Amino acid sequence: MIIDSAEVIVTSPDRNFVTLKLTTDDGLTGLGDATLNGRELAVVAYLTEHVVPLLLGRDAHRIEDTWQFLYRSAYWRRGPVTMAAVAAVDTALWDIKGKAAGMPVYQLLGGASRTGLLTYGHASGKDLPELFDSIRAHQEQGYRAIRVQTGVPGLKSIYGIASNATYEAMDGVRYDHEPAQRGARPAEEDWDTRSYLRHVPAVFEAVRAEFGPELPLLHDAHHRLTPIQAAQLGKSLEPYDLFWLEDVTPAENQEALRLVRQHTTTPLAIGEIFNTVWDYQQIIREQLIDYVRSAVTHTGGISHLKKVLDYAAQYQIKSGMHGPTDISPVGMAAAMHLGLSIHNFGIQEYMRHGARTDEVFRQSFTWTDGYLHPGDAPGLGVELDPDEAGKYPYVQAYLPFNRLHDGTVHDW
Ligand code: EZ4
Ligand code: CO
Repeated sequence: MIIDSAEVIVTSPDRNFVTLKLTTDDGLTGLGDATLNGRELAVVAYLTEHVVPLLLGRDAHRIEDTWQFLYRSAYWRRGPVTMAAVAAVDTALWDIKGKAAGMPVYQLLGGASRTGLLTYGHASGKDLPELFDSIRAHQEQGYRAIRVQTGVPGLKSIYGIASNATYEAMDGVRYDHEPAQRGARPAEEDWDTRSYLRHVPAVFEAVRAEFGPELPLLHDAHHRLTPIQAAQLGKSLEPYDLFWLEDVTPAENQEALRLVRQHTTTPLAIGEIFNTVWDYQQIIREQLIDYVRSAVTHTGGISHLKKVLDYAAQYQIKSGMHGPTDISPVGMAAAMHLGLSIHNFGIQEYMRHGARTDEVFRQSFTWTDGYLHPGDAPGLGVELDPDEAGKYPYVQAYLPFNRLHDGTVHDW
């Protein structure tokens, strides 16, 4: 089972996706997601120029050896571009191994630890009536856990607010539900931490009053707060019993979470922009978080994220894998196989892709009553239709950025 060809496929059905396709000499194919939102072509170049030539002729069975070879032989380790490329190779090799064995990948990872994966969706609204409509629309779709983001008075446009807040309105035009916008320049958004900190607890009070105490609610602070501001927010949200509060501080400084943790019992989730176990080392060992947010796509693939999650399990920390629409159906399938097999699964973010994306990537997963299952097709259970993919060439797109009222660039 020798790797015979490696192809990097860029397609932009509803948004840009980068996919690595490996083919073996006995005709088996494997897919890996290498999408890095807003920086897609950097991973394309890394794969095409530096990784593909090294893969040809390798034994496709040797997943761990290939991972270690790509990670260590580069000398320049870690970072989102490198680790997305390594992830794509790793995921594609698991797909091939599953097909060779005639088994879904989750069976190779130890078999199912549960019957399905609890998911959460993204409700949002610029004000409370719009938010309530969005929450109801998500519940009608089957979601049993819901992330809540709202507009803040005085701020024109902020992270996480869909311009079409209900599923009915979104069908077919899902692209604008995600923050990366097509165009030659990133969109500018505005930010004011004090207004945000004043407004958010009142929103959660209203949501609890309307929807009751049972519904699991999540919130994403998207790296914008200082440690003491994060502590304040965690404390002020305690009465509303959040499932988690996500990315409260910029992720680079792991120590910041110590201060936050000392002040609040609101569960913390972090890590969607982390890319190796080293980014988690201190916060897992010191039990500063409750959920690991990494995606398979951005954390070195199934092999490496499984190691992170096994480490986390020792500290009763669970998975909460990143699952926005910039994770391709291939990356989502990888998350599902991993999530189904590990013991310490927590919840899976799931936004649903648009119809065009689902035609490019043919998938065998199910989503029933708010629970995902990867299905039982051999491998990952996703195939890419080259004709459909070819209809949608790459379109430049950027994530937005923030400025404060005085013009200072702030974390987005
Ligand atoms: O901003 O995926 O929790 N989800 C998020 C996402 C991220 C985008 C960045 O590409 O924070 O919406
Ligand atoms: Co997030």
